[in-house]
Amino acid sequence: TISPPPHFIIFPFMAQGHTTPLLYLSRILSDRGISVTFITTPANYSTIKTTLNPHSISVIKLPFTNNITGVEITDNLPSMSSFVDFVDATQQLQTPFETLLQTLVPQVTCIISDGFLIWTQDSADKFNIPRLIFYGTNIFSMTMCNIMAQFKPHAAVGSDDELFSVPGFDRFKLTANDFDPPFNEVEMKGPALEFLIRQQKAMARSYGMVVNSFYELEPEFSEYWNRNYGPKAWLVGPFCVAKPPAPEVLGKLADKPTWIQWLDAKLLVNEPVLYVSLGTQAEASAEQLREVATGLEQSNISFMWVLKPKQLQLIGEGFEVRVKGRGKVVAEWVDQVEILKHEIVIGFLSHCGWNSVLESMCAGLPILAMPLMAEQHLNARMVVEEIGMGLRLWPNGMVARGIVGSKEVAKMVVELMEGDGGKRVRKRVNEVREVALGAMKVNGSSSSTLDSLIDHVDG
Ligand code: BUP
Repeated sequence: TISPPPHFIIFPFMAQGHTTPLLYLSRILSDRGISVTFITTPANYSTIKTTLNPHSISVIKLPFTNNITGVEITDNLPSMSSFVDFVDATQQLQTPFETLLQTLVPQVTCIISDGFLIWTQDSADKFNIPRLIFYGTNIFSMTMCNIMAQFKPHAAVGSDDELFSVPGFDRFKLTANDFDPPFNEVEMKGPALEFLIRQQKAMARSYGMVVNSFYELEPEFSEYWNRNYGPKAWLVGPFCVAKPPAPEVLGKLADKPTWIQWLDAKLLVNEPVLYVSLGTQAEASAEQLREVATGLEQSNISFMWVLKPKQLQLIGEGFEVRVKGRGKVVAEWVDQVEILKHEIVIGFLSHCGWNSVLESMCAGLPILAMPLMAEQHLNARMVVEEIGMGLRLWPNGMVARGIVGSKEVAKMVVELMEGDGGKRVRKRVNEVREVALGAMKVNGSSSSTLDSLIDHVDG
């Protein structure tokens, strides 16, 4: 008899930056003939179903009421402050998830679930199914967090923005400000620590970790991780390479979204555009948003800024009028990858969410880094200091927290778009782009690692 193909269940965390890369990974697996079942919740169901339908990936929704707000979330967390409560609320999905594990045909070979869905490890253990964890970040930042917890190199410095050497990586210097709690604390404590311990316990029982990155990007760190920590990291990205072009972008001019039409018009008059987005989760202060706005206004560079309606309110409507023609403000959801790929877009002012960094890299766009929270500060260090595909917004290149003034924003925007620094990082990002795309091709590092991972879990 011919054995059925492996069957992977993919279960993302309900935040854009966590779900999007797993949608891409589903396609990559499905294209290899693997049966894929994607798990979601009612509010996200129809969008995900439409996205995955053409790939014959089955999408299943589990009932979910968000105990915090009383209603289910749509594509985002209600707010970062209720994060741990929200994570706990996902536990109500456990029973229906386990029923599903028992009934799905063909039998489930492997579970890929988000690191925040801690309880999925219990489900995996119960039915003896290997579980791969997905964290949505790179191995560099995960390694740095573990090193902080293990060696506490920041205990020896006088302040949170004083540099210290990273044990094991002497050439590399960080500050406590590059980390969020509990990693920036010398005496780790509180809910952030408890949450971390719960995750690490589940992690220790997992089969491995799928990482949206590629070996050539961080060889030292992935080897260090596999030697000293664990579970084993399988670097199988960048996943965004699997994103099909949006039909509306390929379509007739009239069908294109207004922001693509605007970019097309900029292309006609050859006015290079800076794309600005500070991501989906982080909340920059009103003061910081205004400084960015004033900086963009003063820079005289063409730009497109995608933000939340609430943020637009904070900046004030006069801004849109003042920059009219040169700058476009978009207060709705866009197809970011399509914008980054647009010929006239030549730079990205980014909060350095890891998906945005990879998408920028794959589009060959240099970044002006403006990290705000989570591991974004570490990502920014990677972008600027390790990879060399970006410039940093802060004056001395080191300060990770605090407000960046409009003058600095204007100066660095011009540097990225027109200066020598910009030329240098643009050249570098195009080299890295080739390696990134190569990793995903047949026999490329990520593609081979994925083959081997499938063999392992299917064995
Ligand atoms: Br905003 C926006 N359209 O309008 P990150 C974002 N995205 O496609 P995050 C859109 O969301 P964390 C929009 O391309 C990327 O894939 C974007 O993920 C897409 O940042 C994703 O960049 C955002 O990883 O935070 O979600 O703000 O650091 O937690 O990953």
